[in-house]
Amino acid sequence: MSTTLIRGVQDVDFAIRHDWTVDELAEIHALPFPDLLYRAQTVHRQFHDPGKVQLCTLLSIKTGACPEDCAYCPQSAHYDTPVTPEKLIDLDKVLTAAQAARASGSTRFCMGAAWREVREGAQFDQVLDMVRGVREVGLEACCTLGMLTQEQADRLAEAGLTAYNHNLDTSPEYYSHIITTRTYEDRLRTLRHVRRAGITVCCGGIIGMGELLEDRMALLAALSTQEPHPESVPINALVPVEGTPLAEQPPVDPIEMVRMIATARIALPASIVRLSAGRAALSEEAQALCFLAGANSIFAGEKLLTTPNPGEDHDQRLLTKLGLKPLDLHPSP
Ligand code: SAM
Ligand code: DTB
Ligand code: SF4
Repeated sequence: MSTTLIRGVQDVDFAIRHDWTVDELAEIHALPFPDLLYRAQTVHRQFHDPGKVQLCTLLSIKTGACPEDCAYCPQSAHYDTPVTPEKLIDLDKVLTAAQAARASGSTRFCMGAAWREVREGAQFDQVLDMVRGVREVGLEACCTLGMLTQEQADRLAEAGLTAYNHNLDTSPEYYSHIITTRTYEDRLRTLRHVRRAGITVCCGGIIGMGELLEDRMALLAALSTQEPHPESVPINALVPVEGTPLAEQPPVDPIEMVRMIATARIALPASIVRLSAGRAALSEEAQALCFLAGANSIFAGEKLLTTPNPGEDHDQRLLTKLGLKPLDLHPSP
C-alpha cells in the first residue's frame, strides 16, 4: 500500500536556528493541530528519546517575604497570600530531600529561594554547601536564587552547579505589566553571567497571565535567538494564587498549553522542554498531548515550591499508562 505525504517530513527543518522571528513562530503556533504535533514530534524524535521523561524535584530553601512584586507569585511580600515565610533551611534537610528525590527517580534537584538577588555572606556560603551536597548525592543540581553577579555565578560553578533557573517569564513588551521591581535587561544580564560561568541555562516563562499570543511568541523568540539556546526551557501555566494580582485569571486552555509546548519544541530542538507549573490542573489526556508535543520533563512530588503538584503515585500511574520511562541518571554536561 502506498501513501501520499501531503504535508510531510520535507517541511521540517532540522537545523538548530537562532534567527526565529515572532511572525514565523506565530505561523507555526497557528498550524492545524495535526500538522503542529507532527512537526513537533518529528523534531523531537530527531533530538531526544521520545520514550523518556526527566523527573526533577523542587525544594524551596527560602520561602516568601520576597521584595520583588511579580504579579503571579505567592512569595512576593507585596501581596497577602497563604504562604508562610521561612528563612533559609538547614543543609541536612536539603540532603535528606535530595536522597529521597533520587530514590524516587529524579535526576535533577532544584533549589529555589525567594530572593531578589544573592548577597555574599553566610547564607550564600550555605547555598554553596547545598550545591556540593546535592552533587555528592549524585544528582544534577539546579538553583534559582534571583539575580547573580559574575563572581557569584563563578562561585556556583565552582561548587558544581549544573544549571541555573532564571525565567524571562513573558515578552519584553508585557514584562512591566507583570513586574515593576526589575527589568528584562536585569534578567538578561544574570543569564549572561550564568552562561559565562559555564553553568547550563534554564530559562522559560509562564502563560495565562493576560498576555497576548504575540507576547508568548516574543518570549519564545527571546529564548530561541540566544546562542546557544538555553539547555532547559520550563513552560509554566499560571497557578493563580489567592491574594496575588493574577488570582482571578481564567485557567489556561489545555490546548493552548500544548500549542505553546509544540512551538517551543520546534524552535528549541535540542533543549529539554519542561511541562512545569500548572500540571495539577491538567487532565491525563492533556498531559499526554504535552508529551506528544515534545515536553520531556516534569516536576515530581506533591509540591512545586509552594503550590500543589500531582504526587508521585499519580505520575507513576500516568507514565506507566503512557509507556514512558524516567530518564536514567547520567553524568551531567
Ligand atoms: N526568586 C527567583 C526568581 O524569581 O528567579 C526564584 C524563584 S521563582 C518562584 C521561579 C519561577 O517560578 C518564576 O520565574 C516563575 O516563572 C515561576 N512561578 C512563580 N509563581 C508562579 C505561579 N503562580 N504560576 C506559575 N509559575 C510561577
Ligand atoms: C519554573 O519555571 N517553574 C518552577 C521552577 N522554575 C522553579 C517553579 C514553579 C513555581 C510555581 C509556584 C510555586 O509553587 O510557588
Ligand atoms: Fe520573588 Fe521570584 Fe516570586 Fe518574583 S518570582 S516574587 S523574584 S520569589
